[in-house]
Order: sequence, then structure tokens, then C-alpha cells
Amino acid sequence: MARRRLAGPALAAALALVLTAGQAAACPPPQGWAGAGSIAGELWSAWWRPEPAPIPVGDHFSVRFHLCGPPVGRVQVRGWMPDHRHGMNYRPAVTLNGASGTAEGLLFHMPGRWQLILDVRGAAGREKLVGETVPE
Ligand SMILES: [Cu+2]
Repeated sequence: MARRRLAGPALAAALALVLTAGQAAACPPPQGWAGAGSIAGELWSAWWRPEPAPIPVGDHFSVRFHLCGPPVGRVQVRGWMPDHRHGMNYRPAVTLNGASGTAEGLLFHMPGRWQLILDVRGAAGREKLVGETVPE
């Protein structure tokens, strides 16, 4: 990848971008969500927590999430096993209520490292928020 020197106005613009991203990441967790997972994106940031916790292997679970950022239009949730390059065999149903939602019907059918992916769409754009987890 090409490297460029940033100086003067370009550097200021880059810093402003970084600061903007930092602000999006500053997303207070909902009350009682201590220990929840957090994902910082460029447009949105998310808090998420599984029910039950920890996530069981081979059994259904749901995920509650809360997003900070611009208005949310639609969220899709999926699981992905990066080491094996496969997803889940189930497509969870997402109920959205403003910036919060619940995804039901997830199932991690193998032990190991999984990613929980929130695919967020709104008038501001689209972003994939990726959280890491290991079911027990
Ligand atoms: Cu696998």
C-alpha cells in the first residue's frame, strides 16, 4: 500500500476523521450490561450480549445489541467461523426497536473461534461490525 506524508491541512483532516471515529466509539453500555461485548466501527458502535451467556456450543442462543451512531434502518446478524471459513446453518430473526435489537435463533454448531457480525444499514451508509467470541 502506498504511503503518503500528511502535512498541514491534510493532517488536520486525517486527525478530524480519527477523532470522529473515536466519538462514534464512545458508546455507553445500556444499564446493567456490564461485561457485554463492544464493537467500535466508523459509523456505528455496538454493545452486544448473548443469552444465555456464555454461548453454548450446539444450542440456540440469542443476542441483544445496542447501537450508537446515526439512525439505524436495518440490521442483519450472522455468525462466521474465520478459521474454517463457514457461517451458521441458521439465519437468525432480528427484531429492531430504534437503536436496540434482538437476534434470535443463532446456533454455533462447532467449538472454536466465532465472529458475531452485525450488518448495519441506514441512510448514513452500511457497515459490518465484527465481534469475536468463543462458545463454551
Ligand atoms: Cu468450523
